Amino acid sequence: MEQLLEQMLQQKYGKTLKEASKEEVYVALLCITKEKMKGLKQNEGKKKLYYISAEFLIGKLLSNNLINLGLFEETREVLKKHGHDLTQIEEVELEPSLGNGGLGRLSACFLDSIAALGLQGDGVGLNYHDGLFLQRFVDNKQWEEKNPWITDNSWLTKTDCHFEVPFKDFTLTSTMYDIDVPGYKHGCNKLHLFDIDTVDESIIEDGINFDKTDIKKNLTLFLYPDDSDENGELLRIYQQYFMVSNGAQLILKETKERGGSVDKLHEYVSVQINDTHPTMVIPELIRLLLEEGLDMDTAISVVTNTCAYTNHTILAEALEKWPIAYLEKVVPHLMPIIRELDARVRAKFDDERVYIIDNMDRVHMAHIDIHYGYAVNGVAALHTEILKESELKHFYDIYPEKFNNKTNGITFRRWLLHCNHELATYLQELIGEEFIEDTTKLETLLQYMDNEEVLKKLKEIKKNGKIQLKEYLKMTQNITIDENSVYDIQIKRLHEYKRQQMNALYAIYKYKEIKKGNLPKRPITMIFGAKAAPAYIIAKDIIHLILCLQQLIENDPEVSKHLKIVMIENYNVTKAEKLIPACDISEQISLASKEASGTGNMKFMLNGAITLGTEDGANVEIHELVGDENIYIFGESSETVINLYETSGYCSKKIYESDAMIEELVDFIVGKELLQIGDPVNLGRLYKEIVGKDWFMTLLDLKDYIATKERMLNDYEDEMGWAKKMLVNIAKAGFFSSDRTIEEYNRDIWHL
Ligand code: 26Q
Repeated sequence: MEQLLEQMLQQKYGKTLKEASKEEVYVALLCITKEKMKGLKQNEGKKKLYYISAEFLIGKLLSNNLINLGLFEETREVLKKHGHDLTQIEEVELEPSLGNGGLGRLSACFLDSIAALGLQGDGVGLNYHDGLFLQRFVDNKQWEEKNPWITDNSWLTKTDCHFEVPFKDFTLTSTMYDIDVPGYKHGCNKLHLFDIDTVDESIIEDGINFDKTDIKKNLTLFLYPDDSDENGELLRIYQQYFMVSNGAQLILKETKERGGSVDKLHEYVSVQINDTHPTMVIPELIRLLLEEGLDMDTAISVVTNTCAYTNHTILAEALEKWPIAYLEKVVPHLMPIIRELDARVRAKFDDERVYIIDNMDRVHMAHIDIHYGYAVNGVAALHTEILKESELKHFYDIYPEKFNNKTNGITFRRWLLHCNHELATYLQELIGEEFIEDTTKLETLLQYMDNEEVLKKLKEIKKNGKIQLKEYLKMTQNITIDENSVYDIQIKRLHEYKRQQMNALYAIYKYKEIKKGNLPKRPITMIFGAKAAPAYIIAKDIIHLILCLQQLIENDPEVSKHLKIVMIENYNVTKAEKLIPACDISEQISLASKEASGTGNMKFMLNGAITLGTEDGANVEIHELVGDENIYIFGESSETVINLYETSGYCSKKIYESDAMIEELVDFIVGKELLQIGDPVNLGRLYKEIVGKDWFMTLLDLKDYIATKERMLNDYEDEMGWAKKMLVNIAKAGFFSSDRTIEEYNRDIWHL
């Protein structure tokens, strides 16, 4: 590596490694790594997987790729020798934020694992020129800015692969860009990102506004934030069809090139549909197979045996239903096929809840996936059970064999080896390297459960992680935190069901306690990181509340000695990598039944944080693995919650009025202290929402939450007791490797 770097820097800039700037070293490393990946053997086989997803939240790639190529340690050392620091070099790389959150990050972890397992599987998505908006805080409110990430030197490689994509009024020619996905130690796959050559960044006005109607200029300009205004919906359909039409054409082309025949497509290809966003691949493949000369029955049967669907949410509002009128405007050539698919369903089933087209002329995308795919999976055990028993019950009744669970996972290459080098190195010294390729081997750690030296070392590594975060926050936001405080962290998209507002109510509780003289044994640092969808008003009000609390406490010397709130600006993958190793308390407090899985919970656990959570999503499985001693569970069960929804049995106002403490905490949102700082419109609206509606039942669980967190903070003072919990969490995290998840997908669904 040393020689390669010197050569590359000489050739590009006429400089030595010692003389080169961070930027120059970064570019040299990028070029060397890209070159190395060109030489890797592509994974092969008769059958190929296409993982189609509107989002691939891949994060920065330099370290990730170096790790997978086996060059990470060596590169670190070489750079160090010449006065550079890999962590600093990484700062140069812009993060491709091509996803909103969990779903997008999951597809990135999956690509890494598919390659690591030597399976032949590529990602298919869109080359958004601007990733998820950049978040700034101005006057304690979120402000959005565009987030371009493509520079002259990037991981993208332009290919000469082009397809014609027909829309109602025009046809667009695509260009395919590839990003190499090297497998850990062997093999390589690709992420194909489709684009058009006519995208025009200059149509972006202030912030992230642009003319939504000029498709030739805006098609791949932006990744959609997870809600959108109405006139954006047509653009969303344009994007989705562009993605899947390219994907479908690529699939047929490559299948033929491999010598496969398209009338047996299912023997050569599996298509995984990541949530409903790529659902139009089903009618598009059928359309293309008809053009190839197949009859309708055969085309439908072949496609049904090729496509499989993953569901990531049970929030009804997130299930896509496109009005026929919209589809007619954008892709009228798909409508006859969609109508045929619906007609076949109607002929077979006498239950309008399973129809594709409803009586309001809307097309239910998930219904297409379930009828015309061969597998349907949820992303955690509880989630899949809820799909089978309530959300998708009518489908489970007719196709029980299609339903299966695939509990999510995370790639340990990024979420341990890369982000927590010190822990990874120590674990290798202690239990050997085997756990890197067989993560269940982490369980051998359990033999050290009562070994004081090991426990002390784990605490020390955590402390170092906390110091590194402190330095990073000083540098990036000019905020000082205390590494001797307990770090309590909630980082995830802002959504009412994730209940950041409940955590904020805890902050109010603690503030009041401190004012009363009930001081915590140790200072508490409450860290939040969250972006709110630009049109999601209440989510933005919650951000406003947190930022106002941050300011209130900061300016109150009596309280600030004991409590600090930090809202991380522009939370993204890169920041997650700094926050996760530093965390003591992992906040996973969604309303039970609402978080399909969560994956941050797994990342925290692997890095020795202890979960404070509800019995929701994958928390349930974490609980089972680590046992009652090593997790803090609170709140009502999913059964109770589902029952409350069914019977309309929840009334937040009743709780508010009958409990003086809760009333006091909620009233604080519109009390004089906060009104001096914040905007009465935002705070007032949030107050009203919580008292009058509280759709995600914050007040239901608030008291149990506060009590459990207090107990947890108390237990934190037992140093060795806490370190033991850390050890058990790390030891049991092996199950959550995305390698395990992908092995299960392959075993049960893809059969590659
Ligand atoms: C829908 C319509 C228009 C525009 C955007 C969208 C949209 C975009 C993103 C809808 C949903 C999403 C993202 C969903 C998501 O991230 N779900 C999460 O998936 C994770 C991986 O399975 C789970 O761990 C989380 O529990 C789940 O919330």
